[in-house]
Amino acid sequence: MQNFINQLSTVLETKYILTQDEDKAPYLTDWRKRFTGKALAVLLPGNAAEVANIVKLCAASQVAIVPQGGHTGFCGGATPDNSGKQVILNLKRMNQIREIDSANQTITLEAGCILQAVQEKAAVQGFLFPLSLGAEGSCMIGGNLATNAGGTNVLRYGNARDLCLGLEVVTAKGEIWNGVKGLRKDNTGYDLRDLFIGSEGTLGIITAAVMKLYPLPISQWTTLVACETIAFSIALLNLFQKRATSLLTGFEMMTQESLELNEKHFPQMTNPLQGKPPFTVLIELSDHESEDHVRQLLETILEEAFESGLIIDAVIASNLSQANAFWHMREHITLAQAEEGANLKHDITIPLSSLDCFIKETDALMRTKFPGVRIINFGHLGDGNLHYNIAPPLGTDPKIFNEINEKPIHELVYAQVERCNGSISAEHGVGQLKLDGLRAHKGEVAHELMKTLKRALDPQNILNPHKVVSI
Ligand code: FAD
Ligand code: 2HG
Ligand code: ZN
Repeated sequence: MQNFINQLSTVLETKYILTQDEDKAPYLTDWRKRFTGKALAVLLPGNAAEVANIVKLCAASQVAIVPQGGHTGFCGGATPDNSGKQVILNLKRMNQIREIDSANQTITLEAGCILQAVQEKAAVQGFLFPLSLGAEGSCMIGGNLATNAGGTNVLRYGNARDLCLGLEVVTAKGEIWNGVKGLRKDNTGYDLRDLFIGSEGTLGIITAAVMKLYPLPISQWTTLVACETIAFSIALLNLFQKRATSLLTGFEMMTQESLELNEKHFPQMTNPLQGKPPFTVLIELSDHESEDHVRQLLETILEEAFESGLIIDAVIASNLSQANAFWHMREHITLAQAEEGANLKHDITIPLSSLDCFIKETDALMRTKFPGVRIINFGHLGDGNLHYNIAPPLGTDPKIFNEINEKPIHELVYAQVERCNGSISAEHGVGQLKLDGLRAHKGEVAHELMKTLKRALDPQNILNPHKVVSI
């Protein structure tokens, strides 16, 4: 393999070829510390031509490549296997914003741009870049597109796929596909862009993208409301959709058990709502008109919700810092779970019409079959997307509990998801974590079609093998 490393140094400066253990270590374990692998080398290319040359060399030597952005993904997609024969290709040096086109309302940027930096750059020019998620300080646009990330603005602006107009991709042969076009219509045959989005580095390496921008809203109002049942929370969503239509930009749900865990680890994060409501809903309205318009609309809808018994309490954030505190409370649940120790994640979508039934039935089954487990259920209710996470019973060793129960717990949840015609991955992807789950739940025809695509685009199986589908 020394020969291969020597060849790499003909296409990439040696300082960007990391082979020492201490240099590679930061790239080998995912954010959750759920997966750790080994790598022959970590490569840090600076442009698409370098990526293409690396891929050509890897193809000639049959070396598998694991593309990597911020390594914040939840499914182990960016972590290499344990063979020590794969290379990690981290895109972080490719972090240039190439252009903001105000007339076209687009931003063209490289894959290694940090999401938060893109939001900030867009805001300076008076634009909103709406993709927003808890990992935005470290995840990268290439990773967001490769996982088709969701987050908290999907119900108004869509997920990463909906925000993308064009891509530049290095193929498994080491060719550069230039699809860097900011077009809102393009029906020239198969949609290659959509094929690469959500493919988690298994079909090509995304090196640049053209993304949509929107006008920055000038007023935003955030409120927390208390609901006694999930059915009332869904009816409340429908009421907001009807009355506020496109002004509704956030609708998140947190159960009492999720918020208790938050308070345990972050005592400053107390729920301002009275009592301990079973369901706390965070709602955000955004507008391009005056503050008064959206504030009045919010108050009118909340009054209607009180009168019809959908909500039992509400607190409207009186300033930006209180609104941020509401959002922090929501986003800290993931961090509280990480503090608490290993847990089992289920990132699922259910049609809203079946969600009430799903939660009631699955909660009951879970508590009967796995007594004492803590159901940390929260998520993007506006999208029907639950993070139906399971923490081991208090006082049990999470490692031992998960080893014994991981498979049956996943199977219980996924069987319920299938019964409700939902999906076992709403926004986090598949990676290596859900490889078996996808095989079991995607459906045979769909799974075979995915394998056919993988074989066609990566016949040597060198791009992130054994992630998403195994061929
Ligand atoms: P990585 O983790 O580095 O990679 C993810 C996958 O994409 C891997 O398979 C990798 O091989 C592939 N990949 C990376 N870059 C490229 C590229 N340039 N070309 C081809 N393939 C590539 N996700 C959500 O959807 N919604 C949320 O609300 C959300 N909240 C989160 C909150 C926290 C605190 C954390 C830690 C994570 C959260 N995530 C969320 C998950 C994660 O942040 C997203 O999946 C994100 O899109 C991953 O980006 P990344 O740059 O870290 O990708
Ligand atoms: C969120 O919505 C993220 O906060 C993380 O997708 C979900 O921790 C999780 O399971
Ligand atoms: Zn989420």
